[in-house]
Amino acid sequence: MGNANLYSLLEERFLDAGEAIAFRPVPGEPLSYVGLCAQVARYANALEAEGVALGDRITVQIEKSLDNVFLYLATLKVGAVYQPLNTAYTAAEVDYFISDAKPSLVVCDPSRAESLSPIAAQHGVKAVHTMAPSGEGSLQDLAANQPSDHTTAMRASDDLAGLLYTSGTTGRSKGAMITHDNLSSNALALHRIWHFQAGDVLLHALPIFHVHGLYVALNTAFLNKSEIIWLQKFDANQVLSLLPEATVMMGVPTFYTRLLATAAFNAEACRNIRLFVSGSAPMLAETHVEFEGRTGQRILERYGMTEAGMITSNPYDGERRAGTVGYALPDVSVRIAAEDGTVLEPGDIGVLEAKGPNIFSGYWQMPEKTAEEFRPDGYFITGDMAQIEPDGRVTIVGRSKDLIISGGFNVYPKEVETELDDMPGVGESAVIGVPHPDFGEGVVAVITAQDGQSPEEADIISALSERLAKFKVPKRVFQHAELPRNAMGKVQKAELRAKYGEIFKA
Ligand code: MCA
Ligand code: AMP
Repeated sequence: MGNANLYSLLEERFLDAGEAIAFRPVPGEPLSYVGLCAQVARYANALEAEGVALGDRITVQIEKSLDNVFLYLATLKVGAVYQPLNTAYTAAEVDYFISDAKPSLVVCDPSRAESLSPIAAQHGVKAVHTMAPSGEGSLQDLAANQPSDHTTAMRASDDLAGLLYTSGTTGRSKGAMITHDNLSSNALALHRIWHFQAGDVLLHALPIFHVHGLYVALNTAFLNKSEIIWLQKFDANQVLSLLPEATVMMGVPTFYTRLLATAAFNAEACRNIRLFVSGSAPMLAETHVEFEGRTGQRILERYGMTEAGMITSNPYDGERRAGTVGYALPDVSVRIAAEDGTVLEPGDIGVLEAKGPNIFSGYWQMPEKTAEEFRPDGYFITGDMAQIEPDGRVTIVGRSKDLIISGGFNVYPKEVETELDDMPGVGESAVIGVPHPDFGEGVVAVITAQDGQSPEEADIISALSERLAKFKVPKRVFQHAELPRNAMGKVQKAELRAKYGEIFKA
């Protein structure tokens, strides 16, 4: 039996690519695929020297860098489980992830070591390392002194490769257990259906702590032995200047609306691009139209989820229809069902369910939650409301889960409401998402005062920023005498969304 370790599949391609450029960081020196292999092997040896064993979790909260990539690949290589965290998360948020994942190693930026070390110690983590060239606990230093060869650990297809937390609608975040087969099947399918080809150059401006930038973008480019233009973050002007050197770009809708807001963005700037991909949040049909008008290119929109990787994609060759997310990936099945699980007919609106090699194996140490999210015949309940045409084309029409997606980052209102309700002076709260010209949806809170107090909006925002990642913090807070409720006592969020629907309009 072969080795199902994703790294073993990637390594074959890397060795084949040889001296070809893997990464071209801007700014920075290019790195070849041979060089990448050597760095990954050094990191793998460093992890093993630290006692990391098969199946151990490695929690990582570091800024985007090539060393971050080496660590991701080395984690796969040694058969451990990669747990990336958004760099915007506060120490209070990270505390929960560490307590739940129980990693054997935490890797963070030096600036976070002081706040994370006591948290890690409290949860019995053996070691905290920093992603720094030198200094106490430097992982880079440890790796630099390791040999550049390493034998990839044997893994079965259902062994875990990643543990990615996704906020729950109720209670705490859940760790989605992602297997080697989930990742390799999805990457191979995308590589094929998006027609990756020799000479492709990927412009990479996404963060790499989520599925989009980490798995979708990197794994497909790796399979293709592509050169990757590596940007620290998305900056519209920088992307604009580098677009002529790339053939493929992937982004969230905010990337594309920001490019459209740049006067110099036109067909000439995109002359060498053969594929723009959008996902992680719905792209407005008008953005698709404006983009095509300006560049002559149609963005290919696809749809996915942390728990499922990519589920559907508009066709590469066929019609890329604005407002739809295309067809199920090869080997993936989708259907529409009612709340009670009754499978509905083409054209009916209901919850989208999906099944296939891309679907995660469950929530970390939450068998009941896992059971709730799957049908008995193995379909995963996505929580997205959709419609499927007779030919299989899927349109996402809404969400049954109470979720806001801001600039491609998910915000669960419940989590923000819990923090608000705990604040002195706040009676109760309702958190909603309303149209935002830059982030797609903007987070807004409505609160009632407690005991005649009248907390200031700025104070609430600043207090929340101490506890929650910046992208979750409401951009506006409004005070009401009471929250609108229906006869059952349920807060009428639709009414609040209608009332505040225009506040971010330019
Ligand atoms: C930054 N801020 C945000 C966001 N990002 N607020 C709301 N939503 C956001 N997404 C805050 C900053 O902290 C700052 O606050 C203020 O907004 C303005 O920051 P700005 O400089 O404009 O932001 P930026 O640094 O340019 O970031 C915007 C961004 C970034 C480039 C759109 O959010 C981004 O890279 N998003 C990509 C998310 C992503 O990769 N998602 C994939 C999930 P202040 O001024 O107060 O300090 S994977 C997934 O969903 C599935 C699997 C899928 O289908 O792909
Ligand atoms: P995440 O939990 O970060 O993986 O976010 C997954 C969610 O993002 C999905 O359940 C959808 O609600 C949303 N999503 C991703 N891609 C699209 C898309 N192209 N159109 C609409 N929603 C999307």
